[in-house]
Amino acid sequence: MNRRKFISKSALSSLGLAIGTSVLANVTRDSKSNKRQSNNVNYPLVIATWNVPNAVAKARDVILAGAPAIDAVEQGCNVEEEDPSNSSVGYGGLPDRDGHVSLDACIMDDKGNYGAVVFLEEIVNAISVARKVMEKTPHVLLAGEGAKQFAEAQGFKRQNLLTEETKNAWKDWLKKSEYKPIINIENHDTIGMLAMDIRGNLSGGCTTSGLAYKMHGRVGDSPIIGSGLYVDNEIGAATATGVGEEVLKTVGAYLVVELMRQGKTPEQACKEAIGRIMKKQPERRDFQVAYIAVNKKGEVGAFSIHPGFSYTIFQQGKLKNIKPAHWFD
Ligand code: SD4
Repeated sequence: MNRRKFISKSALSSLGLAIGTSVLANVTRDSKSNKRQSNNVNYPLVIATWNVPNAVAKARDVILAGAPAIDAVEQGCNVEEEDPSNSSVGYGGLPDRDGHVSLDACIMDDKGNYGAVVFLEEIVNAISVARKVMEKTPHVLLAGEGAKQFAEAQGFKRQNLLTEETKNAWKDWLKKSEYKPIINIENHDTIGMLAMDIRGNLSGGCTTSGLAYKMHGRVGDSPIIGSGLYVDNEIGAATATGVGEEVLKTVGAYLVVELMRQGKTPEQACKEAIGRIMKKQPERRDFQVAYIAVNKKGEVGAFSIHPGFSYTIFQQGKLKNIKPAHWFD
């Protein structure tokens, strides 16, 4: 071996050693519980749109047990999907203007794999179907009837997603039949969740029944890669909530991650992505969009158009709800 080859080989092996050591140093076992834990102060972490302590607590428990971030995200999102009191997600989600509940969801892991369902009816756990699309099919996105057939073939049970409350709310809405996204009112509660596990790996998920009283067949940003959600395990992850049409037009979540790649903090990146929406229509004040983001160091940030948005976070052993800065006062 000549000298140059030897030097580069030994440099590579010490680099490998350094990476291996840093991963090992980051994950040790708690002496009391013997559970694996991270030694980094910023992670493990879970962050989700809106005030969803139960969902984040579930994801926290999964992640603290040493499971990968993708499991935490899926099981955390399942909590809101199954909760009939959340009228923007899963069972008990508000229907479209014809009275049908249709769900959109996607999931993305640390290896850049992605799976999604759009316009899925009669299945509660849309995010879990999205995960099956990712893991069990050669595709990334299934829609409508095909998505439902696939879900049933995977063992998911069909059920009516409309509750008495949402049926009555829809009947009330029919009296005026006025479609108008209302800022921060019941039609915004989509759960977008990002998690970093004890190994520092990132995953994300987003699940929603979409905008209340939408047109039948309408699909929003939440299940679309790069709009409602994007994860790049080298850089960070971002997810969105609010009027999906505005997020789709600016490819919001991908934009936030790319801005972090350019050196912006998560909050600066979210603010700039909101700015891209607002600069094209500075006079419009009648809709809400919010982004949350995390970078590879486990730093988090968020930004919304209007006040009223909050996110829930588990980090450094604490679960909190935080109101980020916004474009308008
Ligand atoms: C959508 N972005 O379908 C979703 C709605 C939402 O809280 O975020 N609701 O456009």
